[in-house]
Amino acid sequence: MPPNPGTVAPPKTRPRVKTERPKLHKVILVNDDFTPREFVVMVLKAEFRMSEDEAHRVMITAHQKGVCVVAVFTKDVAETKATRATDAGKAAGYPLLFTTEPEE
Ligand code: TYC
Repeated sequence: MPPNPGTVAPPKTRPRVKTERPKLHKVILVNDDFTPREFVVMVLKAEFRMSEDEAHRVMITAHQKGVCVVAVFTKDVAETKATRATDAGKAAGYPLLFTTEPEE
């Protein structure tokens, strides 16, 4: 006779529910010596929906420190936004660069 006739033993381990979120990716603005400040601000506002003040702060941080994290997104969104923002500079003849990297 089994220990509990007619019953099913509970599983010894709980099923591991996979709840890991996809890793977020940073969009990083890289400074250069040629792109006008106002142009950088305009791109930040257009592509990242920033206010004038926010965009100005991010631009100045990149200008002074070399780089600034703009925002974090899922990988696809980060890459699309970085490409679109970089292309906006390219289309206007500027070397403006946005890169992406995974968050730790
Ligand atoms: N350094 C540029 C200038 O002095 C402005 C600038 C800021 C360019 C940030 C790119 O990511 C950048 N005109």
